[in-house]
Amino acid sequence: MTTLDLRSAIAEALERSRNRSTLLTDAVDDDDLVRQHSKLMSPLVWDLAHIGNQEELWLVRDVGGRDPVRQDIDELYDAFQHPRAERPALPLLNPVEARTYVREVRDKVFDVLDRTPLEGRRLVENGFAFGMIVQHEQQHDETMLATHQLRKGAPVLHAPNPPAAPAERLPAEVFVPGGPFEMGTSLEPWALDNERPAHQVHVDSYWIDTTPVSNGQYLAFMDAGGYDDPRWWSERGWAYRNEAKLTAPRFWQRDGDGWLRTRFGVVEPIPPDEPVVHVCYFEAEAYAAWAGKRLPTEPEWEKAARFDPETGRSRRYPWGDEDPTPEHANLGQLHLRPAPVGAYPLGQSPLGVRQLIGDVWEWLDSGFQPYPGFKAFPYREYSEVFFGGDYKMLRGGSFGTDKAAVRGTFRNWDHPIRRQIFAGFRCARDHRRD
Ligand code: AVJ
Ligand code: FE
Repeated sequence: MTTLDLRSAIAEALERSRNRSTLLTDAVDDDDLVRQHSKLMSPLVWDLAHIGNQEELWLVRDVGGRDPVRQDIDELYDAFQHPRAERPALPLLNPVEARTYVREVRDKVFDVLDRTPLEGRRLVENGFAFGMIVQHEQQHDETMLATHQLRKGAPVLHAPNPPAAPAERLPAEVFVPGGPFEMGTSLEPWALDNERPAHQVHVDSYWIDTTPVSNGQYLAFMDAGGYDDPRWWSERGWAYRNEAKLTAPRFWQRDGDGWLRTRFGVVEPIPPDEPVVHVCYFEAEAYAAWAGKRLPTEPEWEKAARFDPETGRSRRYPWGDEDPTPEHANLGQLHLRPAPVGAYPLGQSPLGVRQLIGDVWEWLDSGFQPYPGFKAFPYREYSEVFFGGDYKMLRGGSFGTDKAAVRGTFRNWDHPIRRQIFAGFRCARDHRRD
């Protein structure tokens, strides 16, 4: 890529993320912007100004060496200073001030982008700091989409349905041969610190589901009494099931003998062929045990997503090294729901595993640990402070994730009880010769 191409790719990614933030915050009135829709989430107006503040800190002040735009508000928008539940009580910028602030910061950033050589300092090499800020905004855009899902009231977001699955019979599982593969990356220019460095990992042979678990499959678990049978639940999972009185995925409600769900303000029947979403790790774990399987580990997920058995190489994405297009995966909030299981044949891995990227984040049976040789960059608070905490890994992104914020190596994590995120799962099992 020439510097000119890199600068225009950065400009385009910055515009795409801002268009998304604007759409998500302009869709509701001021009252809905400043209110807290759930204790789990920030007011949308906090996310907006926090996006601007991170951009100011890294791109205006650090990369650009410019004077602060609003140094007085740094503390308000520091996620570590105030837990989400406290944020509505802070003296936040109001909607007009927040919009003005992010615009002012962005104007300066375009000037910084024009004038900064994208080399020399590691922070700007290949446009890294800009890529990091694009990903940060897109991550908050997905968080804001989750806030929209929690919001009560008439629907304000609309999008066309994702493509149907082609009419074909897919094998339920795919065999992945044991042996080493390269996990993580040292080359991907905008990869975040926790994805680095590339390293060899050995994985024993295993089977992995061709597609994420569907609502129909999940309903079979529910109909078999899965929520009431401690045999399928881990000890912690069962305790949480009791404490939270779990009976179905979040946003589902009883309707006679069946179920309905609310999605972005619309009540609808449960689509049996769609990947199940809004389940916590413990529900995923219980389903897998009931099905006689288990959740994949993080190396198993990444090997299924990246390993090319022909060459032994690890790809950037299941389909190859090209950036995602709407033919490969359901990403970028183009559709506000996952596509039916089996969709996106062009996005499948060399071994035939589908929908690893997009649709729903997938819960994995791994905690958040650094790769060997990990170095925090550019700040400890992105990843390092979370290592070893009470988290489970999530991979692959959802329909709410932008293509800039997910790839074969991208690592996400959350507490195992979380259900408001766009997370589902697929199962795996050991390969035993018997
Ligand atoms: C990587 C998605 C867990 O949203 O908490 C946003 C990303 N870090 N601002 C989160 C993040 C700082 C983070 N996750
Ligand atoms: Fe943030």
